[in-house]
Amino acid sequence: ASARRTPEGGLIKVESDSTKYEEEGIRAIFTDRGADVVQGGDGKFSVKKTEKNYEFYTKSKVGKVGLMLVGLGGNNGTTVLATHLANKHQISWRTKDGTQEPNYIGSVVRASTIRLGVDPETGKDVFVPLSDMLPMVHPNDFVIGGWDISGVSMDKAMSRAKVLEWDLQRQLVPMMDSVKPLPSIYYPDFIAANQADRADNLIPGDDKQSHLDHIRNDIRQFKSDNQLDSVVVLWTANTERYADIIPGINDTSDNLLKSIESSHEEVSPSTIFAVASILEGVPFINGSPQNTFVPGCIELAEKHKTFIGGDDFKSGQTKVKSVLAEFLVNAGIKPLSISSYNHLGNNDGKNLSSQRQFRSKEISKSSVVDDMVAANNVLYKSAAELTAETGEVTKKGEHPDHIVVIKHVPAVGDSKRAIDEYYSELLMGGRNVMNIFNECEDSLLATPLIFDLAILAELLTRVTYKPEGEDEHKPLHSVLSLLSYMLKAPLVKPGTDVVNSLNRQRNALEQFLKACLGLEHSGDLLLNTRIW
Ligand code: NAI
Ligand code: DG6
Repeated sequence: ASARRTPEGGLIKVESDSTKYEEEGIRAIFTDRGADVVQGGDGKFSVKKTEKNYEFYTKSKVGKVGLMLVGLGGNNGTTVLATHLANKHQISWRTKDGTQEPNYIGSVVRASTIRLGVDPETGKDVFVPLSDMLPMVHPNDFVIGGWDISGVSMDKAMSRAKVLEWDLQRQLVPMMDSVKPLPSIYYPDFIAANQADRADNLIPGDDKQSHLDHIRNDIRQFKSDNQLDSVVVLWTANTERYADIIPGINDTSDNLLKSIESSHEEVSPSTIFAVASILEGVPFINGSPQNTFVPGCIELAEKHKTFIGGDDFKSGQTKVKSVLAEFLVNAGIKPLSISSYNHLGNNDGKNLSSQRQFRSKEISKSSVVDDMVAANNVLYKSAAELTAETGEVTKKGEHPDHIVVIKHVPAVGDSKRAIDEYYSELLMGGRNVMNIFNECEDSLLATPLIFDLAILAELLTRVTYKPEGEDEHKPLHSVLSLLSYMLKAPLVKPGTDVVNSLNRQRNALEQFLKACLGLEHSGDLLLNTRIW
């Protein structure tokens, strides 16, 4: 988890004819194996094995990477900058428990491992840090900047956030007091009215086209001032209300661009940032729950072959929920209701105490068990079954009751409390109640996710693929669903299904990194342990 560096030239070397280490990148052949399943009229499933070969190419040169945060002066933004500086300069600090060293705990990239295979001599599994799978930027090497509607300097903003220990803050002040967020866009209707007193660092005027041009220029300027090879832009600003999807306004890329030109009221600040990033050819990640990626914005990213990812960091309660709900449903136990309560005292909680912003969060927190429930038609009746049973046309299948409550309690600050009750049906009509109480600094969970999202998004810009039989390499699809592990309501390629299962999301990431090295996924069959 510390600032350990990969040895020169990478830690892993795949010895295979189908994996080539070239001067500028890694070229690997990967066979994607699957199954096509068709259910016939007699109800029987016909399964055909499928195989398709792909060539993946990963450019090795990471270069100098910029990370621009929208909401730099918030709890997450200040914690990201402070964590980066503390690690980079190896600043330790005193606490009542002793001396604390900086680290990247909570980062999947920097603090988790992947099972690479088995040592043939000992038969033991061999694990490597995820960060060593492919060339990735080290978070110490990011150049960090960004925007905030609050013009407070970063040392004061860190103190306002009340996340980090005083002895660490004290040492970071000289590195942060000269950093001030860039002025940003403020459309009061999109965030809670209680945020108005923060808004003192604004790009002048209310012309949305000139705001878009201004942000585009900021990205270019940041890149050239810091001599960067690439930039990732990430929204960690306040949760906005949902934007209405209006035909002719934000439904297509052309309409969205026209609506920006005419300063239409339904274009949100986050969509302006997304469009600016797309037009500048840099990845944009949305760490908040609102529908920044209106259909026209997704289409624009597809047209420009640039990358977008979202929505809403998945830091605590939702992560646990996706694991627990899957465990219950896969164990053949039937959750009947999931009731989730949160209270927190930071500025995020204050903004979410307003109904329209809460609604955005409620939506992103509520979808997380849908696919697990839909996957088990033994426990939960489908819409068709319910319709047949009741005679009334039902569009939705059976689903556990699911409620989400969020309350602002200033006294607890950034230390969020999340309480969840899982009420389930057991054998022979029995009932089971499980309660979880989770308490921790919200921003210390979100900050490592921000690093992960930026590191992986940058990596994915360097990967191209070529299906067998085609001549040209292409970039991945614009919607980076491989980032789903870190996001509550994952945005996926239009027309494809969302996977909420945390285990499946991690497997997808792990398998993808292996595929780029031409490696098959080493599953859990462990055949050698099952046979003579
Ligand atoms: P925060 O309220 O401390 O920080 C947000 C910052 O954004 C503030 O400094 C505010 O002045 C700024 N801001 C608002 N509108 C802006 C705009 N148009 N342009 C630039 N800056 C703007 O909130 P925090 O705790 O840092 O969270 C940030 C976002 O991440 C929130 O939307 C929150 O819901 C989301 N999130 C946070 C998680 C966590 O664990 N901390 C987890 C999941 C999501
Ligand atoms: C209250 O729920 C505040 C929110 O911003 C959450 O802290 C955040 O969305 C994290 O949610 P979760 O469900 O991943 O813990």
